[in-house]
Amino acid sequence: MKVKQELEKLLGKEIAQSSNEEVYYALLNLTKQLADDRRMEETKKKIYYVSAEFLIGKLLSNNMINLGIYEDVKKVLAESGKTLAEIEEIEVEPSLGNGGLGRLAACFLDSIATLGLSGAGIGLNYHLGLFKQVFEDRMQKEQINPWIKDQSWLRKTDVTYPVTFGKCTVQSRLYEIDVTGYNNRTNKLCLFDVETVDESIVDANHQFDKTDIEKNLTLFLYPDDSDEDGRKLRIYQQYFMVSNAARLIIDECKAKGSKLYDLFDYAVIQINDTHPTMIIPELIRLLVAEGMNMDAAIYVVSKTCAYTNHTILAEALEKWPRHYLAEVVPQLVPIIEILDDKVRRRFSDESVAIIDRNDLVHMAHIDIHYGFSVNGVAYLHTEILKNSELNNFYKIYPEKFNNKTNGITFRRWLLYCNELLSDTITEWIGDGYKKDAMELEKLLAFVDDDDKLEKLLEIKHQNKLRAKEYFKETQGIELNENSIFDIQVKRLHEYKRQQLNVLYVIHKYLEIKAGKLPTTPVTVIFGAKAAPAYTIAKDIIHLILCLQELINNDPEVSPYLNVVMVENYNVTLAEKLIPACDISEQISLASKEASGTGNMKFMLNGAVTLGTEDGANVEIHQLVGDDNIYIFGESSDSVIEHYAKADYVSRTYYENNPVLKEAVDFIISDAVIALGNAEMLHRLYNELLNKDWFMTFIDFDSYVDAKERAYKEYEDRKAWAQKMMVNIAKAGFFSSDRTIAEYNNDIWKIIK
Ligand code: GPK
Repeated sequence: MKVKQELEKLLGKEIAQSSNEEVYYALLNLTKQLADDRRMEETKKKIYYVSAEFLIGKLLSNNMINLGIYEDVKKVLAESGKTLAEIEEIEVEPSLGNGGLGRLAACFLDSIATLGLSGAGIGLNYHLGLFKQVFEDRMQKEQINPWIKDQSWLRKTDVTYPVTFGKCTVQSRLYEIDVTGYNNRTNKLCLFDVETVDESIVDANHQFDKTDIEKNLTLFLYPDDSDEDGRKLRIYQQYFMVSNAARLIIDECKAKGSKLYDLFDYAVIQINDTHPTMIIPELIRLLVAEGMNMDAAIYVVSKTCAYTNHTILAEALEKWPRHYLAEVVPQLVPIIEILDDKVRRRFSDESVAIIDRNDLVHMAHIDIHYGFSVNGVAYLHTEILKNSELNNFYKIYPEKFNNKTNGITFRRWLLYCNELLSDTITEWIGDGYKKDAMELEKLLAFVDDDDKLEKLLEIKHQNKLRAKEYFKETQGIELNENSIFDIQVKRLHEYKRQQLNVLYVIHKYLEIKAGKLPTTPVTVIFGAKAAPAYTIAKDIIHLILCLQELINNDPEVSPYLNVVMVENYNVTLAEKLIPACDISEQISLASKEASGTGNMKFMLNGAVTLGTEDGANVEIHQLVGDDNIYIFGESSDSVIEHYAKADYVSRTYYENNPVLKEAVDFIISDAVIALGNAEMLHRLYNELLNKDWFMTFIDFDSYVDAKERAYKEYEDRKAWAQKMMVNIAKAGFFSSDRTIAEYNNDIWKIIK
């Protein structure tokens, strides 16, 4: 294809004469056409990945890579005096996801298409999605984030269904976004919406009438659930998502010849976390409405649905009061009662019931009893599910439980975000690794090759410069490219322990003030959104922003230590930060991070992990060996034991450890209070001293030791580059192509 001609045909003029915006839309349309050309026939069986979130990121470059025109386009643009980077600035990142679960869904769609599997994602088309984070007075403020433009990747379809709730019926509309596989087929992401949705009901304080379902249904991802109307709105959204999904699936299967008794030969539904759980009773309801008897419908649905668990945090496992469901989706309640009744007849164990004694409906329990597969997302996580969290279920259904260690798409997280590195790897080992990521192991041959090690360091430096320029331009942030980039980017949550990293920063600051100067300067970088109602998480952000102000403006300290919190961390920023990273902070309290996927992205881009034996860190550790990772902290077994015995008392650590005490006390020192909000800082201080539910203090000493060791070893540049090389070489296992191949072999069984 002659990219230049095609583009200029769409533009109606020369590229050089066109604005960046015109070029962007021309590329958007060209890419859409090419994606459409790669549509392939559906196979008999198809995978439907149903998820409340799809954190897909900008799509232009990703699609151009997958369609094989990326290099040509770059060249053609350069000839016309333009760069792809400036064209990409026009694209708005879709606001359809929140964190790791949503990004995983996006990586999975890429790999499903890349492996040539017939599949679709199904979710909602949130108009405002997740909020945009801004910092004001060193605090997080949320702004609405409208992202849908007149022309976008969304394609309106003719598909529409009436969806009935207790109090009203709404008419849905299906929108689609093409999902391109790398040199392979094009699948779809199906996003349902309502035409009555009305962004203008949101006032200046982001308040809106939570009961006006016709107008608010697809406005926000995870609307505030701190009151009853908010929680019900979440149920409205979930039911709207799954009712549409169920109907689309049934229609597609019928069109392919299914008699519905054989639905499982035509469809497999992967339920991503508990948000889509109601698809089980909804499908049963629809099959019964088609004339199937209840037992047959339950049998068919149970052979069609599979469930993925993403957390052991109890508060994240949804439980809805039965009367909420009775109000929002009365048609499902009798079915859920039958499902519960059947469980209660078979098992006397109250803990596996669906509707508990307090009339709470346990969504995960529906998935486990009435799905054929239950998977965790990393080896350790699945073991914890089997042996403790879901042990009562594991005893009943050992055959349902399986592990699928998460993965990431290397198209976005290496080929696109780190071209310097991927081009260099291609030079060294050929481009076979682009299709078979395990070929990265060929890099192990170069761990003693001085020139190649030197080259890795040079690439890292270039990526730091690129990040420096980007954050200077977009956020006015100054990054020192000659410092260690020590990065923790992920959602803000106490279990992820950004507060532990902060305590280290304070400790380092105090050391520098006392005259103990580090050899290599360090920049500790944070990026994180806190859920709007999560008070302590917002207090932690506030503390980081206060420290940033204090430290970066202190001429005694700033040559050695800088703290930076980037605003509105999202996929686009991740693509800039990850390639520039030296130290990847993965410091969750062991047992609490189901997997993590940032850890994989950092490793692939040559960062060394500083982490606990948690989630997929365990597998990273095993792959790279002790010398190429910094592991610290309590084991998950020991943490689980502390919880069981309820014997962790944070104040004891504080009182017995003067270094820790000094750092903790600094949170409410005059220096910090002068810059911040005394109430917030005191609240955080008190929380740590009196509760510290995620045991920050227990790992403080070992964290400081591990971090000091990492900083020290960074100084031996060659030894460090060797660690980088090993990390990149061993990252192949974490390709989502591998994960999806496993899902397909063990759960979906789709034949190409
Ligand atoms: C887990 F339960 C949840 C959730 O509601 N949102 C979310 O992003 C994450 N997750 C886990 O916290 C990560 O450990 C994991 O890698 C990711 O899901 C994907 O499995």
